[in-house]
Amino acid sequence: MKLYMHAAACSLSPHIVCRELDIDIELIAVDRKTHRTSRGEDYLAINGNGYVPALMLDDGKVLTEGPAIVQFLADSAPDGRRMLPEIGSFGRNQVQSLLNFITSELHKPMVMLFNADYASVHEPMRATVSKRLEWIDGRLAGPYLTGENFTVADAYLFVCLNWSPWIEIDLDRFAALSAFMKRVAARQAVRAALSEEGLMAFNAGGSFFAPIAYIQSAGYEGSPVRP
Ligand SMILES: N[C@@H](CCC(=O)N[C@@H](CS)C(=O)NCC(=O)O)C(=O)O
Repeated sequence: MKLYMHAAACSLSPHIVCRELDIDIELIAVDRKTHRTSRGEDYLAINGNGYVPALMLDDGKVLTEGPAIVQFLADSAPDGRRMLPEIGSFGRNQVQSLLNFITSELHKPMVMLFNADYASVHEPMRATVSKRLEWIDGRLAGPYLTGENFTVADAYLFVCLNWSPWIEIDLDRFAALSAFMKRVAARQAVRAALSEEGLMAFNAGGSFFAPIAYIQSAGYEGSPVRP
């Protein structure tokens, strides 16, 4: 299977799921501006919306939308039940509820906070995102969102929270989420995915990751460290 991606973008979430579940995947980078893939394909012919991620199966079928992709991946893997409970269980509905929360209440507004076209509404948008973060911070009881198991929702949350420093969201205000970031960043499979995407840790605690060029252009001081 092929995973169309940008380094550190939301496509890192299905990438982490693949590494966690030992799913063989070929990463194909997409140029944000030209929509050409690293293999020279026209990405718009693969996903007409132009955004990542997209998963291409070995038979050529394409699945888009991160939350659908991670569920497909977990359902395809022999060991997938530890990241997504079985169909018909309430636990599965809980993970789906979290995926939906993350995609609509965090992912989309956070992506818009990167976009200067929306600058006039960034302030209220940042306040709304902070309110949602406060809610999720207060409900993180176990090491992970639903308890002991690292699920597909945890991988997705980690990826979105990793953008916080770039969009002026101070995650230090949220103790449980800050601890969550460190916990997830310490997982071997997560480190493998970060390293494969060429991401470096740039904060003292080593829990936020970005491409080195991005770190340098933002003027961060210190020595970025490969996970
Ligand atoms: N609804 C989509 C949104 C995906 C999305 O926002 N992707 C961003 C990266 S995080 C992207 O590729 N943006 C570039 C673009 O829109 O052209 C999903 O959940 O998969």
